[in-house]
Amino acid sequence: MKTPTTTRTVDVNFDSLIGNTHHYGGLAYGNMASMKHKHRIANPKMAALQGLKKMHELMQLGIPQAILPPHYRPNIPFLRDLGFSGTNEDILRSAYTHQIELLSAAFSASAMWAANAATVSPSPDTHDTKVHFTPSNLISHLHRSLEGRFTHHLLNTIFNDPNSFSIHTPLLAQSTFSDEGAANHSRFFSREAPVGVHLFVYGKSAFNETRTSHRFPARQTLEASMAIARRHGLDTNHVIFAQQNPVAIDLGVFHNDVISVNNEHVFLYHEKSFLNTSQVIRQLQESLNDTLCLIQIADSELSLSEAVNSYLFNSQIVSLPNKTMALIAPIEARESQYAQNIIDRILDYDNPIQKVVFVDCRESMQNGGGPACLRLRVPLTIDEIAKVHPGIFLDESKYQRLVDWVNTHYRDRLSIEDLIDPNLITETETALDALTKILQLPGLYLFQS
Ligand code: SUG
Repeated sequence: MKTPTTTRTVDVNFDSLIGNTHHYGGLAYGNMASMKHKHRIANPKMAALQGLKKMHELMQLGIPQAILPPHYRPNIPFLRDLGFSGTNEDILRSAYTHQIELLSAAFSASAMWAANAATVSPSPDTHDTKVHFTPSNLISHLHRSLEGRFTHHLLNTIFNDPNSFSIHTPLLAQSTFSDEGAANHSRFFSREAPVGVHLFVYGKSAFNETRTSHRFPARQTLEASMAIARRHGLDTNHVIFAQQNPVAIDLGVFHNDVISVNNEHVFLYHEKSFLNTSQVIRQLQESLNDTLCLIQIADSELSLSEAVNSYLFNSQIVSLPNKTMALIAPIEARESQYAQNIIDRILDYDNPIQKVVFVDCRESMQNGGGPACLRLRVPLTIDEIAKVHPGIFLDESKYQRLVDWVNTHYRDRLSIEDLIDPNLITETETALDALTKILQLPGLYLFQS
């Protein structure tokens, strides 16, 4: 059993480095941006540089920033398992001809959206005072269901101290337990109430009859959220389960982080986020002894559709060293007059958010992933930070090395037809081999053994 010297945590943002096979597969039904950009030409180099620039901006604000390396793609064993055979080139060609969706899934760089990688419970909130991680099974979409196994391996490699970290396996890959990770989970706390209050947001339930979406699928189940709260040993008095508004899902709100965002005791949310928003707010208020700072956005100020277009709620809210907070917003929010008006109001109004930083992650946004999707928040104590694999923390020199690495190894144009080019496999392996040297993670990938 570890003996913590302090239970105060700081949020370390783990952003995924965007993989070199980033493309627009149109694979995520119910995600408007993914559907709209299907088979457009992508720019993986720009995508990765945009992601790195966002990490750099946060680092410059004084926020600890870490990197999750990309998953190896294409996933050839997945294609072989589906009956494609021969050389790698044969397999890619044959998948292209027979079912292009399978080829695209095998190449998807969707692990870039780290908010879906896992659900994290920090040590002050868990029964054994360890940090608990459940990698998401992401079974609602084929391409995403291929992520969980490597995420599990990655988390075990990075958080490799069983006295401090407990890495669970993903939940059973069955529709009852459909789990999309931290994108549907928010942890609230305040100085007056330092133990976290956990809001788990689900879209449907396997066992309870609930109102559900009609047009687009709900992704997270209540049963998955409940299992995670149990596994992580959270105090049931500090856990709230709330249902997403099915109307919002049908308008493209596929994860809760598309319609609300919190940091500490500050909650920015749309009035139509939940099936019963006022009840959720009341429960949160009670659990946090009325210390919540609520920023409710009315439908008349920003409709659900405009919330999806602007991705305002997919901003990150971060705590700055001077004890104020900053909103890290996508540039698309600046391009929407409605969202911009709200940001102006937030900055004027009495709350801890005193600064806005706009970030350009357009390549990811066109697949439905804004600033908050690109990061996994991991609250850690100083002692726990010292136990994390040191090679993954970003500093100025690592940033420069990673920018050079992307410029050396990534293409600036990738179409769906380009996926049959076997050179892409060699490029991936050369790039990932070099990356594991930069991040000091030798042998991370199977192809290296
Ligand atoms: O699961 N898009 C992702 C976007 C995930 C955003 N994450 C959060 N909201 N936290 C998804 O819908 C599109 C892939 C493609 O079409 O090529 C995609 O998977």
